[in-house]
Parts: sequence; structure tokens; C-alpha cells
Amino acid sequence: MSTPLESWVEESARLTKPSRIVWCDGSQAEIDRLAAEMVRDGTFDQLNPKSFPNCYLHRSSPNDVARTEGLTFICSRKKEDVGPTNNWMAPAEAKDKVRPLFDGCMASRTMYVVPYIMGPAESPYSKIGVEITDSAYVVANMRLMSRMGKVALDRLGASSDFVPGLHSVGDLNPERRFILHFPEEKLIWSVGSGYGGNALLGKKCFALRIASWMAREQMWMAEHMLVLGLEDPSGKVTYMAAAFPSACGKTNLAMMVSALESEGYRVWTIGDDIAWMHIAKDGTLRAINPEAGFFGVAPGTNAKTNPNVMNAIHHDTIFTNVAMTESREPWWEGMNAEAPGNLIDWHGNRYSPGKATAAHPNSRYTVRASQSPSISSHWEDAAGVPISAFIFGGRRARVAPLVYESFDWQHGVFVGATMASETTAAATGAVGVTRRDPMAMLPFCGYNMADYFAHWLEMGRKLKNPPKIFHVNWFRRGPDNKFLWPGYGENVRVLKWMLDRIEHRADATETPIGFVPTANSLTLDGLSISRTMLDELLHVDVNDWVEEDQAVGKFFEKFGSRLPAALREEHKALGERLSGSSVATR
Ligand code: OXD
Ligand code: MN
Repeated sequence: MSTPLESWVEESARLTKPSRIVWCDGSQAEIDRLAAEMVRDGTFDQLNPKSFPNCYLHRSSPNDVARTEGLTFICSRKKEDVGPTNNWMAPAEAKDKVRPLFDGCMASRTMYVVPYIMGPAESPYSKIGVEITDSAYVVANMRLMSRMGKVALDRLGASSDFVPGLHSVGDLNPERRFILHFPEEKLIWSVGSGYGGNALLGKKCFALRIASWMAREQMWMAEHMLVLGLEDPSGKVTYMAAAFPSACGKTNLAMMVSALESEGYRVWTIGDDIAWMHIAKDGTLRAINPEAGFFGVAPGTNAKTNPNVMNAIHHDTIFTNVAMTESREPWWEGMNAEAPGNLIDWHGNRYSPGKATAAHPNSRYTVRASQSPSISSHWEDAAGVPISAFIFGGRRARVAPLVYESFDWQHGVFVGATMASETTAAATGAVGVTRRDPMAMLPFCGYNMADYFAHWLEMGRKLKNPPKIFHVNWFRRGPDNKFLWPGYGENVRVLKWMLDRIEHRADATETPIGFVPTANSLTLDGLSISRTMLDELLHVDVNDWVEEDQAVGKFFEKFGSRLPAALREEHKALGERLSGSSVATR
């Protein structure tokens, strides 16, 4: 008798017709063999074995360099269940349309069966997925990004409790590219792309889109959030989870080297992109990082912005679409001031400075989380870590102050539901356009966002001591268009203010949008920031916020009557607070 997994593999092989099937065990010998094959067939370029041992560069097809949200669909039985922010296709129609693309797509290719666990191997909160793929590059990435191979098969046994994901690079033509999620069946189909978020099915497809659907059914949360621990001088660690849209610095914040280290404040990393959070028996919210690695944006990463990751990526790392130096080392814009001579660009051609960038703006490194010096000793705790604060944030040149605290949970859900950010290169489409991205889940929530807001409100009611909710903006610019806040390691000063608020030690001014720090409540010693800049950073401009409030109203209209009444109330209350405050609160 076949196990459910064996039956699904047989069925997938009948459809895709591979020349051979390889069950991946996740071992070193397996990856050594695959890497050697990929170097031979040109999928991988081996980097300098002395300075970057076991590191490889992959150049993807130039039309396959980012997530393609327009080609990503949620295929639920009812259209209204995916809401106005997702693309929808009926399940039968989606299968009829996409099955022919899988038919025979692996002829004369190898089919890899990749069992993996999302979450620590021993955690009751972890879940199993199995990806079938014809891409050895995907296998190599999945091995770094999840607990892959034997460990997952051992945990699964003969059970049917896994999320199947069928993936083929197909012909890489965007015309024939589809990323499909069947949430009722807990099934993923992805064809036509080899790029990270479209092809590493454990990440966005399972750990966010499918898992968010499961989380609503089972009363937990699957969020696009980093998780960090802030250690104070007494050695106590307070855990915070933060949601920012793609390429807004989640990885850098999660791995920060604190500017207040000499005063005893350190930051420890639990995860940099996704958090799964459950209500524990004692009523606290406990987070695990379902991933095992970082798939981080390379450009802009350097010894100042993220020294920990610069340290981590010197061995056993896969680089995608970065440039390569003469000595076969990876390079990208922002790594150091000047591009070295004789670079090979991300297309594999000699780079001529002045034209396009040498590395693609969405080029990436894939590295195991355990390689970061900042990794917390609790990052694999089966029970997860207790969350005391949520942080929402975006990239806003104006409007949002450096930091503010919501009045309560319901208001915090409103703050998260209405957050906005200027778009980045992590997805295809225009860069720099402001879009509403609730809880940074716009491209990742697997169901109707109105129901997702209701789920957040419901979670708050179930939590004994709900985390405090904050909003930050590291990207505010002054009248000269320069950033007002230095960011990176200095962001710990804002985390410290949050900790002090949690511990009832820091002052704040009440404004129409929430509690903003008083100038004296932030620890700014050793930082050269003028009082004018600080005032600008913390300023809540009533006129800007009236405009913001109108934009929120428009955004909420999309959800019609499905929008929870509590959020309408919050919107109304904000409008009233703004109209009651004729003078700007400085
Ligand atoms: C990512 C993304 O890759 O959000 O994490 O795009
Ligand atoms: Mn992400």
C-alpha cells in the first residue's frame, strides 16, 4: 500500500513525466553532488573557494527576477472568500487551465521530491510540506530555508498531514506562469518561474498564503513579520514581531548590531520574514520562525547596514543575480562606495559602469539563519518565544512620524490595517508608488482581508495580555529630501522606547494618531541629531493626516460591508480627533 505522499508523487509523475525521480534527504553528500552538477550545467558559478567556501552564484532568467503578484491566484470555491486584494480563479477552471502546462513538463528532466518542515523539527506548531520540483536550484535553496529531507520524512511517516506543492520552471515564459493556491485543499501549484517567492513553495505560498487560511480556521496567526529579542542591561529579553513590506529592512532590523550595546542593549534574531504565532495555555502569544534561513535582499547590505549578515554569508551561501568580481567574489551596489573594476554583471556580461546596475535591485543571498552571530539561543524553542509588542512600518517620505504607539489593540489593528508604503523592487511593477499594504500582508494574505482584520480583532479578545502595537517609519525625509533618521543600528533607540513603554517607564504625548515620544523620552546620547530634525521626525501634521484619513476611507470602501464595524469606528474616531485638533501637535 502506498502512503498518501507516495500516491501524490506517483500521480504527479504521471502528469509531468520526468526521466527520473530523486527523493531528497537533505544530506551534505546530496548537496555536494547537486552543486557539482549545477556547476557543470551552468546553473551555478562557483565563487572563490578560499574567501567564499561552498558559495555559488546563480543567474536567473532576466524575465524571472521577482515575485509576480499579477500571476498569483487564490483558487477558493467562492470568489468573495479571497476579497478585493487577491486574484481569484475557480479551482476547476484553474486546474483545467494550468494542468496542460504541467503535462510532460519534466520529460528528460529530473523530478526532485523535497520533504520539508516549516518550523523547528520538535515544535508542535511546525507543519510539513512536500515540494515536487524540476529545479535543482530550488532544492538547494529549500535545504537552507527549511528543515529539509530525512528529518521531515521521519516526522511525516505515513500521515497525509502535509501541504503538497507542485513546481516546475516550465519554459520560464511569463505568459505561461501561474502561482496557484488551493486553500480548501491546502495545495500549491507553481509553474513558469524559478524565482524565490514564486518557486520556494515553503515560504510565501505555504508559510503565508496557505498558513494564513489555516491560522484563521485554527485561531492562530501566520504573519509577514520578523521576530527579534531585545536584551536589556539586566539580561532580560523582550520579544517583538515587526511587519514591513518587502525590501523595507526587515532582515537588517532582525539582525541589528545595536548602537546601545555598550549600555547593555542587544538584539537577538529569531526570524527575519515570517512568524507563526499561537495562543499558549497561559494566554500569551508565542512565536516560532517557520523558516530556517534568510532569503535577503543583497543591494544596500554592507558592514554598516547589516554586519551580522556580511559575516554570515562568507560560506555555504547561494547568491542570486548579484555581480561577481575578478576574484570571483559576490558584489552588489551599496556593498562599498565604489564598484571594483572588471565586474561581471548579473546577466553574466562584463559590466560597464554608468549604465544599469551590476547586481539586480532584487538580487538575493540565501543563508542558514544559524550562521548569523545574532541568532538567539531560543530561535528553535519548540514552544516559541512570548511576544510583547507588534511593530508595523513602511517607507514613507512624509506623514508617519518616527514612531507612535496605538491607544489599544483595536486601534492597533486599525493602524496595521491602514499602513502604507512606497513600493520596492521585490515585486514586479512600478517602484516608489505609495500603496496601502495592511500588516505588510497585501501580497500574502490567502483570504479576504476584511476577514483577516476580523481575525486580528478576535485574536486580541482571546489574548490575556495582548502585545502593545507600534508603528515606525525609518524613512521620513526633511525639507532637503534627506533622510532624517540614521536607521540601522540606531533603530535600537526606538526599540528601547517601546520596551520602556511596555515597562511603563517612558513618557509620550497623546496626538490624534496615538502616543508619540516626548523628545526627552528617547535615548539619543551619542547621536548627532538636531532638535529641529527630531521635532520634524516626531511631528504629526494634521493636514497630512486629514489627507491620509481620506485615503484610508477610499481603501476601506473596497471591502464593502465585510469590513469589521470596529475598523469603521476607528476610522470615524480618527477623523473626529483630527478635526478636533486645529493646531498641529508639535
Ligand atoms: C521576500 C519578499 O522575499 O517579501 O521576503 O518579497
Ligand atoms: Mn518577505
